[in-house]
Amino acid sequence: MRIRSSEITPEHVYRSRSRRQFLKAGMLAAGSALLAACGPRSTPAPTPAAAGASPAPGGPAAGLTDELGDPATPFDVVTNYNNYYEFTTDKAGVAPLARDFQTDPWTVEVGGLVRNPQTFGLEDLLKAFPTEDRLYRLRCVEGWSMVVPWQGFSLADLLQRVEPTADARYVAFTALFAPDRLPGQSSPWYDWPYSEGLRIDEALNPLTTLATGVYGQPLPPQNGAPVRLVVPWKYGFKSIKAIVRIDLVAEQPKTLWNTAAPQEYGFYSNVNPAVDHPRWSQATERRLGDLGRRKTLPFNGYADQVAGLYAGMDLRANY
Ligand SMILES: Nc1nc2c(c(=O)[nH]1)N[C@H]1C(S)=C(S)[C@@H](COP(=O)(O)O)O[C@H]1N2
Ligand SMILES: [Mo]
Repeated sequence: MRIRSSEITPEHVYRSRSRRQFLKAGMLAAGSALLAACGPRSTPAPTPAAAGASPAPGGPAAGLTDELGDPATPFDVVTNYNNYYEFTTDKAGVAPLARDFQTDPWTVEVGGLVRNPQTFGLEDLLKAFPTEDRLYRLRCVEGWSMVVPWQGFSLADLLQRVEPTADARYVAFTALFAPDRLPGQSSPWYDWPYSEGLRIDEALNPLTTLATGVYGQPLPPQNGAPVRLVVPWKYGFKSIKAIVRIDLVAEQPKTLWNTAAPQEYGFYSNVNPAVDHPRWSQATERRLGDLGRRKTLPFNGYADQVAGLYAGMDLRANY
């Protein structure tokens, strides 16, 4: 069996395994991709949600299309094909492993270079920041993508509330560290907990979202419950799940992927079809559910809203 380059996936695999195991993993990945996209439904049907947002389980997402005319990826795919290394590197295996993950109670501490540090319980977040429907493309660095109907609010609203000081230049995000509940955190390959970062102007862009729901219901554990970041113009790994800390900082923060493989995953990680990953092209992507590949758009199709953030920067050097 020949492995199509479209199915070459987990970033971690080549680092730790022999070539034979790599090929085997590739075939497994190919199998689970098919299963997620076309296979029988393996989870209970979602509860009815707000009108319009409720999907026909397993079917097309009731007429929901993004501003490019692309249909929303079906609920079953969004919630059964996941990257979440705290559980497993097997995308189809995350949902079953995460099913009983407890996310209540949950707090998010927001601090660092701010005048008004605050700890929010999840209920506080939901009360303070009304959520809205946000249908965004998510483009994974591995070369697949989907269109996800999130519910969330702009991170900028939260940051304004804590009053960043003038020397706050970056925002650092930290996910939950709980090896007893997150089996993947026994992997020595990664610098746990999962961490990410943005420049403060990126963090303040209205597209940058804290999501608490998907398809009109609370985020399921596999999608990053109870609160995760969504940065639609950057590769998916920037969209950190299960956030427990947000810190305003002066220096560019370290991030899990940049620490693991700096030559492959830069701090910026803007979707850029002109800059290939060292091990594969980024020119095209496979939209989950499609057979062929499509061209990847600069900034994942959000250039008109974010390209200005990078005026004068060399986007090859700042990958
Ligand atoms: N905490 C945490 N956040 C994470 C990841 C992860 O492994 N752990 N994977 C990232 C990657 S690589 C992608 S593509 C997206 C996938 O989000 P989804 O499963 O909701 O589609 O989550 C990102 N956020
Ligand atoms: Mo990803």
